[in-house]
Amino acid sequence: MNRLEIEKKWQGVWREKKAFAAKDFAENKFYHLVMFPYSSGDLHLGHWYNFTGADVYARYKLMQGKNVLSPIGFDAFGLPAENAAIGRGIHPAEWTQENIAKMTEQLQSIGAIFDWSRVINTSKPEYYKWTQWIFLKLFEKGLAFRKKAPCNWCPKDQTVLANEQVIEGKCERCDTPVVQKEIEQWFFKITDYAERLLTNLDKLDWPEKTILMQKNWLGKSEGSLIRFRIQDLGFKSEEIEVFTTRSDTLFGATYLVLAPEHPLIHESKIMNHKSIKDYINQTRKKTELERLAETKEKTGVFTGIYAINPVNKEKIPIWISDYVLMGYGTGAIMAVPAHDQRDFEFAKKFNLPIKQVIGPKEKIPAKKQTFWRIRDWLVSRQRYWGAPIPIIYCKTHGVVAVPEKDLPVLLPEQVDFAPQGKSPLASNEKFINTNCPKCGRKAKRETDTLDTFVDSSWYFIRYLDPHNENELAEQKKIKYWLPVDIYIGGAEHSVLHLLYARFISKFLHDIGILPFEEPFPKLRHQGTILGSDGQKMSKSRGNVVNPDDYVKQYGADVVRSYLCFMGPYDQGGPWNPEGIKGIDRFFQKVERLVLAKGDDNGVNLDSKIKAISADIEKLHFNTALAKFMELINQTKNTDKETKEKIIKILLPFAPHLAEELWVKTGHKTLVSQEKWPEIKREIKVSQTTIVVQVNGKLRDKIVVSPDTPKDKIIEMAKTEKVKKWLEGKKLLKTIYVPLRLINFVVR
Ligand code: ANZ
Repeated sequence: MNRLEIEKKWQGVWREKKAFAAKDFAENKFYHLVMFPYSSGDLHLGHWYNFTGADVYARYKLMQGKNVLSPIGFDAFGLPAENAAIGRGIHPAEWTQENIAKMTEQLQSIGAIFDWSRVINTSKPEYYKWTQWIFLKLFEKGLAFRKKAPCNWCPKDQTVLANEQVIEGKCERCDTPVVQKEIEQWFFKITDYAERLLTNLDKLDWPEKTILMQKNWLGKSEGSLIRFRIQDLGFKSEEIEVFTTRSDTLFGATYLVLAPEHPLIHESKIMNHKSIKDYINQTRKKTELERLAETKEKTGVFTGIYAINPVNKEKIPIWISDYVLMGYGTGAIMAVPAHDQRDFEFAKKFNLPIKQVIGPKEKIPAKKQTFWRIRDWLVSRQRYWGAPIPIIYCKTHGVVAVPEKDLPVLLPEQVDFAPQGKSPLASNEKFINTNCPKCGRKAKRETDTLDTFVDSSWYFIRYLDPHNENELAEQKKIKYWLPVDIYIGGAEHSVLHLLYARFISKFLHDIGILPFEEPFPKLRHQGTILGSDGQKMSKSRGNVVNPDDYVKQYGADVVRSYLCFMGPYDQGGPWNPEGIKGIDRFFQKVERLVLAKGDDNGVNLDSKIKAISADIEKLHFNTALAKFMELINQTKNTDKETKEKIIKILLPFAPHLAEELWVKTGHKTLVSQEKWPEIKREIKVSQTTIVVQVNGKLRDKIVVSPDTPKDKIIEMAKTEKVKKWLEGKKLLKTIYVPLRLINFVVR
């Protein structure tokens, strides 16, 4: 059989028949979501791995009789499109469109059950209109706000980056060291949701590591605020407040440390000292991560001023050091070198006293306080290829929201892309000049665009109703489909996307759009596929595998199954092309077995089918396939019924081949839409017979599964036979002996 030919054929048939279009409001919904790809222009092996495993599961659910929604779309805004515009002189919209066309073809070659009628593209006005609408709602509630803030600034990309986009002090995209810069920025007040984001984590069926990462990112810290009186008059204020989680170590506090940005320093005459001024200027160049690095040698300056330890009245010096951050706690600490490593290193370096005393907590004059590590989400970007922030600045009315009826604020096509430290949108006069929605006088538009993580924080809602012009999605559809039944995607999104989507969902819940708080109760990550050398794939190592080459050589079914077979889905592993031929040979064996004449009906597949089903349910595709291979190896000659079962088990892994074998064995339907093989013995065990009596006389029997609710069983007991005895009578009582007997007492 020519695999490539059959694959093209079946992909065409599925598309034409709209075989996998999910039906709104049918019974047994199953919202199966995979993280949508960024429109980079190439589907790499990691995508294939993600989508293949996810599709095996989706197809299995479909065959189990679920109404499966498995949508796909494109996260289409973002920097690379704009950099392509600068580097190659192609418009970001055009670059994105070309990439999407190419990726659509690649995605179709997988043979997945994506519902193509629901494709979304976050860079289209019909989508970003609603991203802007969410911004407006947040603004209305005071949760989107502007403030001047020190920001991570990438000098190469000329844009601000969120903390999460700075990896080891460098821009996550271009590896350029990030510097600090103060500018007016838009933020979302995710900190207001910190407590709920934390406590709800306990309800989620998520990988433990991901939950832990979110917990650390939120970073709840419960401690005390302690005030130290300042002895000298060099400071304006008389007290310094510190945040500590170890108030029991107060007796051992031998000095205080202020962050270089601490306002007390800047308001006081100690700023006149050159050494202090120099130290503060040096700090400005450092990122937070550099300041916190444990390996870094401690630096600092003495202020010349002292404070009084409130418990033992000792006079202790006040220092300035960059290991204390202004954005956390109060920006001031009491240093306890005997119990804290950083304080210890600092004390050693500057010869400060180290005192080992721990006292009782109760005696401390302290105020309880909770601090969080998470900061508000910085959402404005001084770049072009994003959703314009729907805000207008008026001389009289200040910051004014664009009225909802004027959405979307369209991204203008003509702009100057060269990075210039402000948004390219500022170069389009027609775009910036507008009128104030309140007074109609001349006003200017905001020129920043939204972080693309805002786009992806709600995309799973849009799939439900991608063409709706009046709302995010119809309420009825939201109530029917959501929350998502399983979400599958990479662990690299553990904090960013997954935290933002949870936050936005909670907000949409609060304004009455979503009837739940958690969008993804069940989450699974696929592992990483490494190069054959066991290393992460990268162009520089030369170990990148292009899935298209293998698809052209062996066909998608083989690549799908090989990816499944490589190792546990949540672990991934190195790509070893040797083994791929084995899968090809295995399929040939299945073909021969199914197409050969056979009559043995003694083959009992039940226990194998049960084990394979259990493995797929747990996303253990490798062991499921291994068991399937065993089964094929043990089977030499089969009758029609067994062949049907074999084709059905083959389907999730090799859907094209399975369809082909299905028609070749005389069927007219699509096997994709057939039911997963039933396990006969299982059904017997899990069904119970209930006796139905009317006035104590046996009138019928019903068979139910033990988990059927009582009401349903009573309803089922009113069979045609039983009804005859109930007609025209008054039902006085229904006696129900759980899973044994029902007696209708009538008169
Ligand atoms: C005295 C002490 C003694 C501390 C000890 C720790 C151990 P978490 O748990 O991460 O919240 N701290 C407070 N504010 C800080 C800031 N702005 N920059 C840097 N460090 C700061 O950490 C709280 C602890 O971190 C606080 O408790 C404080 O040091 C330090 F044996 O106070 B501790």
